[in-house]
Amino acid sequence: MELWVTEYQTPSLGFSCKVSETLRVEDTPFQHLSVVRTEQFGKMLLLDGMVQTTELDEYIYHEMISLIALNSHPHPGNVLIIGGGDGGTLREVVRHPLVEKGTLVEIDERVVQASRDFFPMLAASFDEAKSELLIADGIEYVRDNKNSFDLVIVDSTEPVGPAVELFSKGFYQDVFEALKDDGMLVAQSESPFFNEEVIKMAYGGIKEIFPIAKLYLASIPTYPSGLWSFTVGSKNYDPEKISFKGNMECRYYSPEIHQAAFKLPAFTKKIMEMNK
Ligand code: AG3
Repeated sequence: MELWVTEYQTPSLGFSCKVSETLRVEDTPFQHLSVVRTEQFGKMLLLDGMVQTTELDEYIYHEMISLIALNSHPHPGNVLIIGGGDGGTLREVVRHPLVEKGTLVEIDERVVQASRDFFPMLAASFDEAKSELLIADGIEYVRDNKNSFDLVIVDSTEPVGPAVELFSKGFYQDVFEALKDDGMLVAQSESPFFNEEVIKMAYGGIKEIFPIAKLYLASIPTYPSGLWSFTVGSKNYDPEKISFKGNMECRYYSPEIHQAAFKLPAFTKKIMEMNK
């Protein structure tokens, strides 16, 4: 029997992968979680039926959500990650030479467990000396820690279920206050092709609170439309300007990509202008 997994990227578009093995299916207290082995992308983690990461293309998202800010902030010593329970973003954060500590706050312990069980290349980061893993509500954690972080990364799911509030202006204001005077925020902000409303919410909200707000893009084959956006809010440093001159081995990120990622297609610029 052939088995396929499908994410319905829109009500009328499905992204399907042939499955060779079903590794985990469970309802956690927060969401539906599954891990399957696909022929095309290797192991795949899905939450509420939406692809979160795959063995084959995870590096694109994880490098790009982390390294743009890490390399444009001159001293990103203390980094907080909200969500990102698979550990991939934490891996990129703690391998950065300027980072002293990476704290990851994930609400759903079962995501961390699934990653430990099936994605050791991501979950190994939990055991690094610079890492701290907390199973807690990131929204409350941000509220309770003022003026503490150089960089906050929001590695959330889509704005449904537990992640809805992570796209709200109130949350961005709390992040602003959790950051030091020259801190930065990066949030994944979905596909400019399919999720215009999310970009308006994320970019629009961040722009109202941070003096500098910029959107950048990366090509991620397993996410809706393959074109994905991230929004940076910065109190002081321009995220387009590279300040880190050291060398890190990467598979997608490079200084050229750092610059190119901020060059936006006209239709994406238009979405942002609708916020003015
Ligand atoms: N978090 C963002 C995933 C969003 C994907 N959306 C979708 N498939 N519709 C990824 C977590 C990786 N650490």
